[in-house]
Order: sequence, then C-alpha cells, then structure tokens
Amino acid sequence: MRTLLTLVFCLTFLAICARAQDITGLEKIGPVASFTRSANAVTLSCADGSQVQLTVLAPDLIRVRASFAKPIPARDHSWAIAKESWNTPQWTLNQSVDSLTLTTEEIETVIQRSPLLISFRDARTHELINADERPMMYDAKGTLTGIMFDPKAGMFVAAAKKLGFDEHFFGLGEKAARLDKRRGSFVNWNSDTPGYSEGKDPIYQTIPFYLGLTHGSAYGIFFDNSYRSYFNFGANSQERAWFGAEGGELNYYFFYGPAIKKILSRYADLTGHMPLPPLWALGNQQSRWGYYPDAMVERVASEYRKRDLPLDVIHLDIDYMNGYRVFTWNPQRFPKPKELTQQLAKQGVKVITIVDPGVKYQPRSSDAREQTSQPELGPQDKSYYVFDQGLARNYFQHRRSGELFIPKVWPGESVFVDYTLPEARRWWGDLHRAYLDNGVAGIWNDMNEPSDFVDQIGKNQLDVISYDEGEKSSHAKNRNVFALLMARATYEGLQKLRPDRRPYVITRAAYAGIQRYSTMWTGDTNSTWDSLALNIPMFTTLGLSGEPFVGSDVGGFMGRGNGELLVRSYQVSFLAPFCRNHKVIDSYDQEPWRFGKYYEDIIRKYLKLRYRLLPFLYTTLEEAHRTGVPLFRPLLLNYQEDENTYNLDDEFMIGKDLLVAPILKPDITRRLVYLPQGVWYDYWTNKKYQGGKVISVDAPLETVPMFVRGGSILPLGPEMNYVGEKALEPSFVVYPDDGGEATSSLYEDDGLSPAYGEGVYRRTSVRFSDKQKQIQISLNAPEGTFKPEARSITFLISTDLSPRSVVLDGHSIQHAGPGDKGWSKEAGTLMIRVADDGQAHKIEIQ
Ligand code: MIG
Repeated sequence: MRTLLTLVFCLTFLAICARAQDITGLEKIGPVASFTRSANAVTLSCADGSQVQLTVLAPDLIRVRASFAKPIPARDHSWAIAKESWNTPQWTLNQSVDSLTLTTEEIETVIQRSPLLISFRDARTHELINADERPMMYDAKGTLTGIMFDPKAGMFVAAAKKLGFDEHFFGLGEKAARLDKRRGSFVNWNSDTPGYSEGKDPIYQTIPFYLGLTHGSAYGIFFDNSYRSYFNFGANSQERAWFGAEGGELNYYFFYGPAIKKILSRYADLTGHMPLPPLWALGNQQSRWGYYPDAMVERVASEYRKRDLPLDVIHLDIDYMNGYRVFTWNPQRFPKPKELTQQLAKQGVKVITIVDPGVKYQPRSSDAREQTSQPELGPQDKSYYVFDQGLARNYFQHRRSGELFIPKVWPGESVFVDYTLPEARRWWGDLHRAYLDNGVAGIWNDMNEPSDFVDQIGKNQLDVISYDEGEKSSHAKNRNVFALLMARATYEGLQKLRPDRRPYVITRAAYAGIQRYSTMWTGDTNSTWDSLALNIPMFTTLGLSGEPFVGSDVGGFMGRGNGELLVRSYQVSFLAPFCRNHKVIDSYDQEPWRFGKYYEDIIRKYLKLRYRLLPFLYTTLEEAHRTGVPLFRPLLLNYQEDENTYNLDDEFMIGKDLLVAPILKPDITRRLVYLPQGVWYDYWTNKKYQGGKVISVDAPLETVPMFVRGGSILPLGPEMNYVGEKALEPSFVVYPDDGGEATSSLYEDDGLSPAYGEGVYRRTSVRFSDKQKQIQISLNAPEGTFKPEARSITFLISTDLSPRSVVLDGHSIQHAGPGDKGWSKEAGTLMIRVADDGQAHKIEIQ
C-alpha cells in the first residue's frame, strides 16, 4: 500500500513537473561583438548573429528587444501599446572592457558583454533591482516543439531572472490564484473555462505584466508578446524566475518604481489609460441568462423599484437575439426593443446587451428579400444581414487553405471577424447602431477568447490566419489579442455612433491594453465560498495589472447559492467597480430577494451604502483613469513597506481610505483583521484603533468589518436608487489622524459626456485640522470648469467639543436646524453646512 501511494505520488509529481517547461537546455544568445548607439537606443550585435536593442523611453522605463540569430526585424508593432513616441530623457552610455552601462536619472542598465547578461540597478544607490540569471534564450533546435501549437509560428524565446530570496510577485492580470504569485507558474492562452476554481490556468485573459517586490522596492516587467506565454516565479527553482513565449520576439519593458503606484502610472502611459465610463456604470447592475421575454425584464426592474432596491442597469444575455444572431432582436421575445428601453429609462434603468463574436453562418437563400433600414428587427430566416455584409466584404477569418473558418458557437455554425482588419473593425463598430437606435446603453462582449464549442483550447483554430497588417499571421500569434481588437471595434463604434456619450463596454477575454476600450468581469465563477474568496486576490491582482474596472458575478454564476453566501458576496462586491448579480440559465434564482426578507434587507443596506459612497468611489475611479492606480487595492499598494500586507488575500482597500475585511466562509461571525500602521476608525461604531497589528472584530451577517483611515475625509452623497435620481449635495465626514489632521478631495463631472477630458470637471479639496481644540476647515476654490446646481456642502465631525461659535471667513454663522445652513451639535457629531459657491472658504470653530 505504502509503495503504491509513493508511486502515485511520484507519478503525480512527475506529471506536474512535466507541465512546467524546462528552459535550461535552450540555446543562449551569443556575446556582444559590437554595438551602435542612436539618440534613444543601443543596439548590440552578437557573435551568433543575434541582435539586442535597449531603448530609453523614460528615466524609469527601458525597453529590451532581442532577435535571435538574425537582426531585429523592421516591423515593430503591438496592439497593446498606446504611446509609441517618448521624449527621450537624459542618458549616458559608458563602456568598459567587460560591459556597457546605460544610465538614466533612475536606472543603471549594465550589459555584461560575455556572456551577455543584463542587470538593472538603482541609479542613485547602485543597488541591484533585477538581473539576468543566464543569457536570453531561444529554442534553436526545436526541443520544445512538443508544446507548440503551430511550428510555423516561430520558436520558443525566454528570459531568466535571478529569483530574490525575499522577492514577491504580483500581477499577470486575471489569474485564479492568490495575490502573491511567488512559487507559482502560469500560462497565458485565452480560454473559456466555465466553473473554474483556484489553480485553474490559463483562464480568459492575457496580461503579461508583473511586479517584483523586495523589501518595499518594486520593478515591473511587461513582456509584450501575444503568443502563448509562460511565467514562472520560482515554481521549480530556488534561483530562477523566467518568462517565455512560443514564438515572436523577446520583447519586454522594464519599469522601475521603487513605488508600485509609479510603475502603474508608467504602465498606463505605455498601454493606455482607462477612459472614464459613465457614472451609472458604478450603479448596481442585474443580469440573468434567461431574462426573456421583455415582460420578464420589466418585471425584474419593477420588482427592484417595488422593493426599494437600487438598480441602474439590466443586462440582456443571448436570449434577446433572433436565433443567437448578433445585431438582431428576437421578434417574439423582444418585438419592440425601443419601447422596452424607454419604459425602463423612465425608472432610471439602462439596458446592456451581450454581443458574441460568433456570426451565424447563413448563406443567403435565393428568395431572400431586400433589407429594410432596420434589418435588426426584420426576419432573418432567409438572409442575415450581418453574415451577408461580412461575407461580401471578406471580413471573416479564413484557414490557411483559404476556406472560411467555421467554428460552432451559440448560433451553431458561425464565422468570426478578422478584427486585425481596420475596415472590419469599423464595420463591426457601425453595426452597433442596431442596439443604440433601440436605446441600448452599453455592450457586453462574451465568448471572445474566442471560444469554440468544437474545443475550448483553440485546437480547431490553429490554422486560422489573421490579416495582421499584411503579415497574414497565425492563430498562435493572434488568439490572445482577438478580444482586445473586438473590444476596440466595439468601443470605437460606440464612440463614433454617439460621440457625446462615453462608451461602456464589458469584456470577458483580453490582452494588455484592454483598459483603453473595456471594463471586465471574471467570467463563469461558482456559487461557492471558495469562488467568493477568490474575488479579492483576483480583483486586487487585476488592479495591479492595469485593469481598474473589475467585478465578478455577485453570488457566483454556476450552481445553487443561498442567502448567506449572497449577502457575503454583496459585502465584497458592493465596493467593486462592477457590481452585477448574474446567474446561469435554469439554475436557482439569485436576485437580492430570492432567499427571503432577512437577507434582502441586509443586501439593501449595502446597495444603499454603495450609492452613498458613490462620490468617494467616483473620485477614486477618476484617480485610476488619470494615474493608473486602481480603486480596488491590495493593502500593499498603500503600504508597500509593510511586509505584513504582501500575502493578505482576505482584505482590500478602496482608494487609500477604506479598508474592508469581508467574511469568506459560512457560519463565521467574527474574524481577525490586520490594520496597517496609523489610526483607524470602525466605520460602523466609530471606535478608534491603533494599527500595526491584528485585531479581532465581530462580523455578524449584517456587518462587514470596515475601517476608515485616520487622516481621511469621506465624501458622501445622498441615498438613492439610481444615478441621477438626486443631485449630489456632498457631505464630508472627517476622520482625523493622530495629529488631528485630515484631507480629502471630491471629483465630479457630468457623468456622461467626454467633456471631462477638456477640463469640464470639478475637484474640491478639503483640509481639516484640530490642534489644541482649535478646529479649522479649509475648502479650496474648486478646480475645473464643471458647475453643479446651487447647493450646500456639509461637514460632519465627531468631537466631544461643544463649540461656542463657528466662524466662516471671519463671520460667525448661525446655529442651524436640520437641513438648514449653519451649524449644530448632536449626539457627538458637529455638523456644519455652508453654501458651495465655487469660492475658497475657511471655517474656524471656537
Ligand atoms: O457559453 O451567454 O460567461 O456570463 O451568461 C456560455 C451565456 C456563454 C458565458 C458567460 C455568461 C453568460 C453565458 N455565456
């Protein structure tokens, strides 16, 4: 028995090891033979005919591009890159017998000539940040072809880095894994993985960007290669972390912080900043595979209103279409889509429709009639306008043999668009008229890995080629960017069709750069506690990978949930950017009321709180847009020096001010919470804690442990059931730090149009100080040209002080009744309300 067990163990172990690629036998790049220098780059020519180019993009950003056994190709193209021309910063190049050193203000890149090894040092301290463990490698002999999908695609390329003894790894986008990726091994190959759980890899998205963090100092590496790629953070080596891909160039960008926030900003500059979605995208959303006919959709909306539950958006899943034909409406289930969206709009509810990449393969029958001006509403049985047009213009994907590629998806036999064709993208974008004309507010892209029912991993697509700027390149190269380009076509289409509105797109699959076009959700999760617990490391990891607008099906997608799980799930998602309850077809229902009043009441409390916190959420979302720093954060993003935060998978922060520690297991009503250094206030009781330790707190089902950082001022808005129901009259709730100080700012704009990009916004900054019982509040003159309606601003301060008078700009103001301007003191809270007249003000409390 023992030997049998040992055998089973050994075999399992071998199987696991075999999965991880062994790169140690690969050919190493040759030593440097000569080099040339240009205004922004050094190009090394190696003894084996290889070339390496190091380009200085910014003081903290160096690009490394290697071509093996041949010169660097002239074509330099990536769908991920948003910014191609950089103002070259000051840099110098020094050479010695052994090495070349390329120095910017922040990074010292040392290139050892033989063997060719690159290391990055801090230019100020000369401390090592990251170093090659061996020269860059390529699969010259084709030893790794066994794992390759398409030998024509190219050869395996890899870079190995020294693994720090204390190094932690974060990022890689959407991974069903914990926050710290150290000792992990990951693959990127966009895959439809319904019901995935922790450890499933790859799943839907590819974001080949990671952060390394050692003792508070971070660097980032973006390996911009869309082939199936591998990342290994010391999974089977004590010395080595490595990354590689089954083709293409060894092409990576090296970012130096040491602050992670700075790296994320640079990454956003390079791959694009997330534009702001409409404000209502932060509202509560409801979805269900199976919401049909139209009366059912109206029923759900009116149920929400009847029950006084906030709701901004309802999603229509694939059931709205005519025989799953994209850009059509089902004449029986949704005969009058425009009336439906108008009806819902009266209740403040917007509609989002799902759009899959699969276009039904439907050759036109000979007796088909001419199309009407609204082909989306007409019959589709004799001819289907989308197929007809795409075929006539040759926009669909082909196999290498020249035959049309016909995968099987929801409509049955289908075709996919070649989104690498610019005209095809424009055409696809224009097709969205079929939705916008009928009042649809946003688009949900699903199945865009692209999923094919013939096989989930893309075997059936291996010989599909894409135009790719005339290169006619392989599926191996293009699969991982398919969703990025589909989302781009969608975003640009919405922008063109409705230029005065911000596009709102949601996608399942992605490649780096997706944040320019789309938000995301984490696909087909399970209605289980394990799946819920994965939400937090997945959201925080996505945030560290350049995707700030994230969420997961609230309550879980597959399987039957229950009231407790649904409540705990809302206690995570009520602060996630994308808060949408969604459920698979034919499974037990999951709307907030499905498990009874007790649970519904708790869910209502959290949804209402989300709407009160919208000004705070929107302010942090705008920060994500501007700086690339996400709103849903792991603690380490705010406390990078604090090693206690590096493995926290069960707490998160929103912005820098709110810390949440949800319950992620059944039957638990108390938990330990780690609070970083500083002062913290229990959001519910106002009890003050000193951080830098673990505390134990109560967490009955009604309560998610939530703490406010001392030193912050939370901007709150009115309670409401949808965005725009009430005008924003901001209240600032003050939480002073140990020194009695607190600061905050509030960002606002029209919430709908792109005018914020031209300065039509308003940023209000507030400062509070309480020194020796001398309380002062200063309100800066707001920044930006956006003008809200006449309104007041309220300050709420928890204090034991009983003021004699409150002085505004030198004049004492009146004692006020509820709702009036002036001041009052009740139950330990001092309330001060002043007119918001767009001027700077100073308030003193005596
Ligand atoms: O093959 O459109 O992840 O949210 O409800 C399943 C039906 C296709 C997968 C999505 C899910 C959606 C479902 N879709």
